[in-house]
Amino acid sequence: MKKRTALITGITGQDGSYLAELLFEKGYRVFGMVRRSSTETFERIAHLIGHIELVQGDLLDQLSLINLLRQIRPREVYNLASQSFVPTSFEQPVLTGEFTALGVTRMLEAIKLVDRSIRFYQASSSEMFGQVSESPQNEKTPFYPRNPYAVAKLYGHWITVNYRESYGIFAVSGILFNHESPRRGKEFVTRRISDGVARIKLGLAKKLALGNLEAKRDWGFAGDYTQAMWLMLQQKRPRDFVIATGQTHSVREFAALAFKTAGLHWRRYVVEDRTLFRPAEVHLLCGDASKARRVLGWKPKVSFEELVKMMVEADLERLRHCESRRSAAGRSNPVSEIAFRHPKRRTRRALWRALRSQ
Ligand code: NAP
Ligand code: F7E
Repeated sequence: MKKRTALITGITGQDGSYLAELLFEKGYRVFGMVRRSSTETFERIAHLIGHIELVQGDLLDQLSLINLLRQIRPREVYNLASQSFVPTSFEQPVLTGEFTALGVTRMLEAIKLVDRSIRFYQASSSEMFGQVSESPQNEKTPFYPRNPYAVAKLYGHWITVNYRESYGIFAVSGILFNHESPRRGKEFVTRRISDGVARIKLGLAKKLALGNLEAKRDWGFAGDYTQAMWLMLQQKRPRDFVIATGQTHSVREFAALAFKTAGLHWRRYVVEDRTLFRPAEVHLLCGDASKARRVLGWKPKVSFEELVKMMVEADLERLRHCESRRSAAGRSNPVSEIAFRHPKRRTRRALWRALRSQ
């Protein structure tokens, strides 16, 4: 039997790596679209190299998308690529709109042109609910985006609905609430906390600076959420779904539990940094995924407590490993000795002296 073929945009990101694993395990031929870069960003998918195929393309470039679809002929396209960090969207709103909003139209246009039977998944976001008018939020809750990222995602959501209704394309929008993992980017608050806790525990840092501790989010595990993406494309008819745990916690609660996991008390280490506050905040998100539960048979497997523990333990393990490699290198290398044992004396002159004496 011919293998099912899928194309994932954003394969180098957190979700892309989990989804690629899932599809590979299901026997798919998996193509991952990567954009040209002078350095490789394949850290999250290093273990999959050889099992998946990487192809070059960019959501900013219409022709590259058309050519990719012609070349690969996928049955399913998962559009996960975007500029996904909210603070950056305030600083680069135009670029965010290009990737995160218009990029979706470019991919849908490519599908319309090349093969309308391709099934399309759009990575929409709970950020679209923004200033919420009801809680919990479901598929019928009105949207009120509060930042350029969310505004761009809302465009992506509606253009997906529009191509479904206008051209009969099997295009669905997954409205996913925050989902995290040890592979989460370090700029997002959960990973910032787990990494900060691990650094403090190992004596590599003294404090952890955070922004708004009162913001509340519905946090789940990324591995559970990519399962829902796949399920959405296996349905008889295309429909949009909210994916969430239904539980909400504040940043303060996440931090308190993360420090506790490492045997520390958060109050001794967390400091407030006003520069990390946003021009407009999304104060509360809590999802109602009962439609997904009913129609897809989906429910989250990893609890909030398990997620926090998983992330802190992974960062502890990673940093311990880095430290032991550093000290092993330091023993045989006088330059590293100076750099790591005497960080204040890490001057050029000291390093050159060490090199010359070798
Ligand atoms: P992520 O870790 O930030 O990954 C984003 C991916 O997009 C990276 O692979 C990045 O590639 C790629 N990308 C960015 N611009 C691109 C372009 N112009 N052309 C091609 N690729 C480009 O995001 P994530 O957490 O995995 O999230 C996946 C998707 O779900 C995103 O669209 C995000 O907005 C959305 N979402 C995420 C969450 C969440 O809680 N994680 C919730 C709801 C929705 P490089 O490696 O080259 O930078
Ligand atoms: O912030 C507060 C911050 O950056 C969560 C993206 O995946 O999920 C993510 O967007 C909350 C906010 O995620 C810090 O003000 C406090 O209220 O982890 P975050 P996000 O903005 O919710 C949605 C669903 C997406 O779609 C996005 O792509 O935490 N917060 N202190 C902080 N946030 C950060 N980043 N850093 C802090 O120090």
